[in-house]
Amino acid sequence: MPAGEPAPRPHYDRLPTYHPADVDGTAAALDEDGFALIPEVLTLDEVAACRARIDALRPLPWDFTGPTDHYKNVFNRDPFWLPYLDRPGVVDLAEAVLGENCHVIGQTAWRSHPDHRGVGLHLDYLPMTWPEPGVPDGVRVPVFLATAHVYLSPQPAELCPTHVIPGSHRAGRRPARWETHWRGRAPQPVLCGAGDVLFFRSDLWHSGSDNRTDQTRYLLQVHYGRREMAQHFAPFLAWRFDPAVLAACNPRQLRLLGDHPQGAYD
Ligand SMILES: O=C(O)CCC(=O)C(=O)O
Repeated sequence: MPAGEPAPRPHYDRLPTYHPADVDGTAAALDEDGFALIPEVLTLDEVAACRARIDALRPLPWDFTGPTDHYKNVFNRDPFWLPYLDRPGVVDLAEAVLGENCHVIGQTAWRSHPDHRGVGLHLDYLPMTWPEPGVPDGVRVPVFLATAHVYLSPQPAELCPTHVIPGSHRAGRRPARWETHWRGRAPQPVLCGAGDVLFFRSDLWHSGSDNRTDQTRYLLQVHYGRREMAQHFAPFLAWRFDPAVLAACNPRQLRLLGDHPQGAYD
């Protein structure tokens, strides 16, 4: 490369996408790839409104701020956030793979500033460990927990996109500290638009990445779990639902927050 010329931009394949109404398609992608990318779930007006609301948040003792601001369970601070718990296409997929009585275990708003450094390759929760070479052909491990990343910024390669290794939920183990690939596959950036949603299972190998721009990346995470998986509502023993938030919920949102019909153990 002649001196002074910028390095060529690396080429990344785009990930397949699915229409929000195609729940069979997104559920099949979750089985096969461990994730589904769903474009245009939010309008750009909704994206702008969410970003403004995140800018107005003030940290509670269990939040953290710095290069990355991380505000937990924002649904309990303002009914504004409730419609992002039961977004059509996303909640339908959650119910399809986690059961009709699934619930929300967390909802976190992020701002990743220009000095943000992404978390390395990891998985969030491994429901079952398998010996090498991983989950045997023909065996289907159910999804226990899953996360929806609602991107509130466009995601070019430079603005700290999430990376995923397609199929790595079948590794049946966590990545070792030194591992950067699985079965020869490198983590692939999730390049997409603001308003798009990445829905992924908890055992998928994924990572954050560094912010290499002078902009802030905005993200809303909604974590869903089977009814039997614990909700992670800080400050835990001192948790109280805001009555104004509960009063504003529709029946599906109430169930997602834990208002279940009576079952075993209740
Ligand atoms: O910044 C990101 O997109 C990655 C977030 C992540 O890996 C996680 O919350 O587990």
